[in-house]
Amino acid sequence: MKLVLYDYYRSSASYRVRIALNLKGAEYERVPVNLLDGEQTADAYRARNPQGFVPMLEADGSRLTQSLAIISWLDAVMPDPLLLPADPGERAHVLALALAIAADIHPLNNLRVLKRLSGLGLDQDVRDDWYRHWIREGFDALEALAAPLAGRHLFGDDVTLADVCLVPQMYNARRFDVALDAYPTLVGADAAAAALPAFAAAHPDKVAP
Ligand SMILES: N[C@@H](CCC(=O)N[C@@H](CS)C(=O)NCC(=O)O)C(=O)O
Repeated sequence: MKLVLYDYYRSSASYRVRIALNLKGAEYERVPVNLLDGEQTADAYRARNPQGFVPMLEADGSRLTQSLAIISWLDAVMPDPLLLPADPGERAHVLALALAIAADIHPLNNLRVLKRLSGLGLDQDVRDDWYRHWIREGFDALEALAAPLAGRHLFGDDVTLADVCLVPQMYNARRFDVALDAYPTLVGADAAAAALPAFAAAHPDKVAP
């Protein structure tokens, strides 16, 4: 199967998909879309993905959008390793952890939101405060949600979708100097996952801008 990933090196939603592809040992071609140059808003790209977001995965010509939908598809077609557990209760917990990041933290700090804040006249300090606020609030809840069932990884001892979402969000947190002392479970799970080759190879510093 030919896989082509449209992504941006610092996009955390793209980083999730790179990790998942690597964990599954999938071969793929990367097509960088430069978000800072606005390439995601170009007609040619919007014709492929009307939302104007990365990531987008082309699989034998089909276009898949939304990082969690792409990873769910990868789980279905390349089930080794499964990133969403088969057990319904475990699966719901892992999805809840993943969505606490992907649905409740990340969208508030997306580039288009930061640009809108800038357009409303808010200066860099205020925008940085906004960015850190939503990470801190989200991480406070995520730490409490994850801690009781965490093991080596964010849920138990196997890598799941929760780790795939956590590592890019921790990267963002560090870029914006968010203090992480209050989140021992998140810090521990991030370190364990980041040390794995599939995660390391997906890191923004390891892929071309
Ligand atoms: N819910 C989407 C979010 C995708 C998303 O927000 N992508 C960002 C980069 S991380 C983007 O393309 N932003 C472009 C923009 O804000 O203009 C997903 O999980 O794939």
